[in-house]
Amino acid sequence: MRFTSLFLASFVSKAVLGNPLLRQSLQAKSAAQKGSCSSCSYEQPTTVAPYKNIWQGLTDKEAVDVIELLHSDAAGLNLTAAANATDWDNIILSVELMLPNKTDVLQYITGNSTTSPTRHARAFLMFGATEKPYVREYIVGPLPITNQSTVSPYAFRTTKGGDAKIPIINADQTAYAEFTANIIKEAEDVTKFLWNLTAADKIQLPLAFMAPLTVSDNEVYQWQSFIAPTTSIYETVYLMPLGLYVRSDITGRDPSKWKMTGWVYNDIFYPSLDDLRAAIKDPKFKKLSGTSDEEWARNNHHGEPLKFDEMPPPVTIQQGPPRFTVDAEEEYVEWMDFSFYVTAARQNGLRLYDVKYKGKRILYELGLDEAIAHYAGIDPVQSGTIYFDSGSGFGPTIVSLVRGYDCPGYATFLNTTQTTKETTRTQKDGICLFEIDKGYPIQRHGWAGHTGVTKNIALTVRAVYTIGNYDYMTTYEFYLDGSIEVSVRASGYISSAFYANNEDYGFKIHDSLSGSLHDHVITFKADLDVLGTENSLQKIEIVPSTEKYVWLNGTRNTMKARKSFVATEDDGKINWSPNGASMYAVVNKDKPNPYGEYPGWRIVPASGVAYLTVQDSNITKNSAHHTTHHLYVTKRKDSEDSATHPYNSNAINDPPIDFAKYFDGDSLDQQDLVVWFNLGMHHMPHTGDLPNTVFTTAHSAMLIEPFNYLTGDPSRASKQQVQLAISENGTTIRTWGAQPATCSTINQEQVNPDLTTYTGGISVLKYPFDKTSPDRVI
Ligand SMILES: *[C@@H]1O[C@H](CO)[C@@H](O)[C@H](O)[C@H]1NC(C)=O
Ligand SMILES: *[C@@H]1O[C@H](CO)[C@@H](O)[C@H](O)[C@H]1NC(C)=O
Ligand SMILES: *[C@@H]1O[C@H](CO)[C@@H](O)[C@H](O)[C@H]1NC(C)=O
Ligand SMILES: *[C@@H]1O[C@H](CO)[C@@H](O)[C@H](O)[C@H]1NC(C)=O
Ligand SMILES: *[C@@H]1O[C@H](CO)[C@@H](O)[C@H](O)[C@H]1NC(C)=O
Ligand SMILES: *[C@@H]1O[C@H](CO)[C@@H](O)[C@H](O)[C@H]1NC(C)=O
Ligand SMILES: *[C@@H]1O[C@H](CO)[C@@H](O)[C@H](O)[C@H]1NC(C)=O
Ligand SMILES: *[C@@H]1O[C@H](CO)[C@@H](O)[C@H](O)[C@H]1NC(C)=O
Ligand SMILES: *[C@@H]1O[C@H](CO)[C@@H](O)[C@H](O)[C@H]1NC(C)=O
Ligand SMILES: *[C@@H]1O[C@H](CO)[C@@H](O)[C@H](O)[C@H]1NC(C)=O
Ligand SMILES: [Cu+2]
Repeated sequence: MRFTSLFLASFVSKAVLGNPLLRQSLQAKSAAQKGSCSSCSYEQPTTVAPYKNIWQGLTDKEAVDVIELLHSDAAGLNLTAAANATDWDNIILSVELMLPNKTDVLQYITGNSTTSPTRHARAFLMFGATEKPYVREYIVGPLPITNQSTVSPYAFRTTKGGDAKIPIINADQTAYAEFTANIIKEAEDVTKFLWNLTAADKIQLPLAFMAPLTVSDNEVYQWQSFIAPTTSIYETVYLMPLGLYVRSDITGRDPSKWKMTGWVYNDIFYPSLDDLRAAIKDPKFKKLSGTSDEEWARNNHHGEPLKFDEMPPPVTIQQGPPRFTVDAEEEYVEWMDFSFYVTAARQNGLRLYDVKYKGKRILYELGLDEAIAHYAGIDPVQSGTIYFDSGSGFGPTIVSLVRGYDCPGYATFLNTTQTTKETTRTQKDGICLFEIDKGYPIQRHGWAGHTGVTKNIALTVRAVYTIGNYDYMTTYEFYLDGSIEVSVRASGYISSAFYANNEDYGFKIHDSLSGSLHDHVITFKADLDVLGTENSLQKIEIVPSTEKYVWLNGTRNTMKARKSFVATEDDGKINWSPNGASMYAVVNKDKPNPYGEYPGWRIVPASGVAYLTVQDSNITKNSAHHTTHHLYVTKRKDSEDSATHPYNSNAINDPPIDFAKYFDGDSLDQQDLVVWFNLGMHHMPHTGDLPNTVFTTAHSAMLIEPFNYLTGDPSRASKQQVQLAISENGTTIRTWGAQPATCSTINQEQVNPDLTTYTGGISVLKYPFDKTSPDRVI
């Protein structure tokens, strides 16, 4: 459940842009161990990015100037400062970097052009001062803002063309809040009868769910669910449905015309409140149990003590300085044979750009595009619910990571900054980077008195997004064999249903509660470049077959590898085969390896994945065509930058980006390819989801691994391996120069990080901008 309004996120990021000069030198500054051995504390070794981070968000100055230009008379937009605005004003919803076209970026990073792509800002404006409110996207630039800079509508990255105004059918959030408060008042006799609860008890009727908002024949109606009061500090609201639902017709902008049009209780529809009143007076009326905020619903500590659990658990520590280098200003990272740029975009959150392996780009871009959760249920609210989590922008939902819990105490952190409305918010420690021993070796083999075994050390990049009820953890892991794992875990509260009549849509998981069945589909964009941008999609099917052989009379039942290429986008919508029988890799046919095979990178599920079970969903219509398959491959175009659009859910019939339109038959033969893959889970909550879903099971992951790309396994090069030989003379140990830790004391900072330094975030108002105190925190 998201209780914020549909299109207005409450806060947002801008990463600080550093030195604008192109930096060609790639020199690790000092990777030497610093700090004294007695404290065993080490500084993060630094490096200098080969060029500036062109994907990094707006600087403070850029954000201020863009907002000022939008408000200027010259722009002619008639905007009201968001802090003063009503639903009947025009406002800025968000301002962020307009990501540059890859075509322009490649000219620069491959050295064809010495100037970096011109920077522009992307602004979403809400026009509320009209009978038919709409959101419109603008491009503002060039940056820095001068008297040459302009503000223009931008629909280039939509599938609609034109000026792509996005109609907003529920603009009147303030009026809905009043309307809802009146419903609660009017229905007090009913709620008192059913549960002895009234407005005075803080019975809840949350507003503006993302989806139970139906538009047909120009009618807009919304279902809302009565929810028991929250009586603790915990966010138990997600577990307190009471089983009474009300529908309102909220068509048009005149609140005096809005009306209640139906009620549902115990799977019976009542056309009016009076019908429901009449029903409850009937002695035969079946009153169902209510619910209340109690211990079982609270994510605090409860339960029987666990043996030895009070004792300190094992913890991973850094034995020396971090073995990776960071240019913190440019958010550029080098680890072993990998290097990449990091950004935290307002729209799409943590993203990696120009990921190189052994000096060659393998991914232009890797990041999250959308996370949907599609529910089902006997009641109109769960049945009508789909969350499009990109709707509020992923960037603003990034949380400050908790040292020693979300990431090891020794991790390196980056801040993220986003601008929502006219306020810039910096999330301290929004991204963490750390090396970790995965707890199992990457390789081993034992033979005749010998054993060889290699540690599995990985570099992790992580961010957590808390979006309403759920906390999504996204992790990018780099391994010594060259593979990259992309994983998502979900924790937090489930969005649940009232138990009555819901057996086919969930388990009964508490006295009055059903764990509401839903699908999570989490879409990532992976723009792979294998030895250049011209690549093909290789498919290897493992098929049963019956074969004849020269050395055999008769036939043998066996299996074969059937190799082919996916020729066009017509075959670019792909589901993983049953039994994992098909493999897909992005390869370069023009650059065969020494053995004549095509070098590539394979995409393979590393943990359960899912696409949307619902077919032709009535509540997504054309807005979620990126959820219908496991993966998609398209020819990359500057105009097809994202699988979805932040305002897709506002116009599901004719959304700004209809992903299905990306499939127009383009060749996939030696073209620049983009893989869009879905992680996800079919979530059938059970009693173990109370009070919160846990990361162990709510987990989905994909591997991107070198596939005939190198001539062997690169992890052989790691010094972190040992060879043991046993003989009658004892055991001999062979190593390859791995140094022992020089510091033997345990650094308490790493083991028990100081959590008193944990802060949420810092918000700074950018309009009106107070130049005398530019960092005034609000
Ligand atoms: C908000 O409204 C007040 C009162 O009308 C006005 O003084 C103030 O300048 C307005 N703020 C902005 C940012 O426009
Ligand atoms: C400008 O917006 C205000 C509401 O903020 C509205 O009352 C006014 O009519 C608008 N002016 C024009 C010229 O559209
Ligand atoms: C991307 O390229 C298109 C087509 O050339 C152009 O219209 C658009 O403005 C470019 N976008 C940006 C952000 O540079
Ligand atoms: C760079 O320029 C060369 C020569 O004009 C051209 O062949 C190549 O495609 C260009 N590279 C990119 C990334 O545009
Ligand atoms: C734009 O700014 C430049 C430099 O600040 C100035 O010389 C020029 O006159 C300005 N042009 C206009 C049309 O205001
Ligand atoms: C109903 O609630 C009120 C307080 O909110 C309480 O005083 C009263 O005893 C309750 N009635 C019943 C029947 O539980
Ligand atoms: C993050 O913000 C904190 C607090 O403002 C600051 O001390 C720290 O240096 C920042 N970190 C980076 C990597 O910029
Ligand atoms: C197949 O059977 C024939 C007849 O028994 C025999 O002559 C021949 O050598 C066999 N072929 C092989 C490959 O074993
Ligand atoms: C649901 O969608 C289907 C088409 O996929 C349509 O036939 C049906 O009428 C829709 N239901 C409603 C209530 O609009
Ligand atoms: C064990 O040591 C003896 C004496 O040094 C030597 O002759 C023999 O080869 C050694 N055996 C192995 C397996 O190394
Ligand atoms: Cu779930």
